[in-house]
Amino acid sequence: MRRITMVASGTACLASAVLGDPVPIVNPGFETINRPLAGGEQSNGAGGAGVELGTYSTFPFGGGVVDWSNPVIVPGWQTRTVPFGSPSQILAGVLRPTDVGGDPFITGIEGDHVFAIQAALAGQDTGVLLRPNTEYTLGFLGGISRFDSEYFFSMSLIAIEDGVTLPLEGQAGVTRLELGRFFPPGGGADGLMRRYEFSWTSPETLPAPLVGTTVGIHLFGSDGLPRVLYDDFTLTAVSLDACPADVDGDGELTVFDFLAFQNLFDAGDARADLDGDGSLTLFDFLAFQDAFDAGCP
Ligand SMILES: [Ca+2]
Ligand SMILES: [Ca+2]
Ligand SMILES: [Ca+2]
Repeated sequence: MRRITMVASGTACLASAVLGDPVPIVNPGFETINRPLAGGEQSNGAGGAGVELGTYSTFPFGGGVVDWSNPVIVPGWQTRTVPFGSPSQILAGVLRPTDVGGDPFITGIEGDHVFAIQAALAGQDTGVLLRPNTEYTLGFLGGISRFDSEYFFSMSLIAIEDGVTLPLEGQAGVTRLELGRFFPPGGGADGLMRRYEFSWTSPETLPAPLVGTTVGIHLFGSDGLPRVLYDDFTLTAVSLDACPADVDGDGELTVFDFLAFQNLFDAGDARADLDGDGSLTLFDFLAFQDAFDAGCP
């Protein structure tokens, strides 16, 4: 996460990288599923107090008994029960809507799988350092199954301190940066996945508790079965710094900016992550040089 990796080849995309790149999300569309859990295994394999992740066959549509005989692991995402919830009521997992009894359960997903969640929390730590003066935009497909009583989505952009194993609100070391709540038109329960997004801009100087944190996503499931559905997450970070090469902030580009940049780089400071990929590499030096050559407005 804070590793400094030197990359020796390739110089593509540096100009746009200074303006901001997608923040990588593991398994953003829930298309990757791993082995079934062994009998009696309670964790989703992602660490911490995980809950089972079911396949479509474990979600009874229109009533029935939950069958955990075929749970899967969804790489990149971690889950747990809500603090006030009962473990026996947790449902979080992957659906294949085309297999749900021929019912017009949900439409408009990307790929085969969609994430369904109820009475549980789910989250992901991108491992990308939070940067100052940067606009983060989180987008997703959200839908509510037909004939349902649920009517909104709720999720957060979060900052995660080093060493936190569960990237979820309510955990020590996890700070909510922005809450996104969305109310689909017409009450929502129409079985149609729609695109939503919201943004948050970090301050020019990060407050102490946020320095060294990484950016993450937190989801809250509904109280229904399996009613709130998510797919295809995207997260972008766009630097609002008009002159990123003026590292010492004196309004001019001098050799002192190079020295200041090198100091930030050596200290593992997120401000040196000029290409915004979450790690400090040779590409950040190249991005600095690019920005330096481009000059200040
Ligand atoms: Ca998908
Ligand atoms: Ca300067
Ligand atoms: Ca970088």
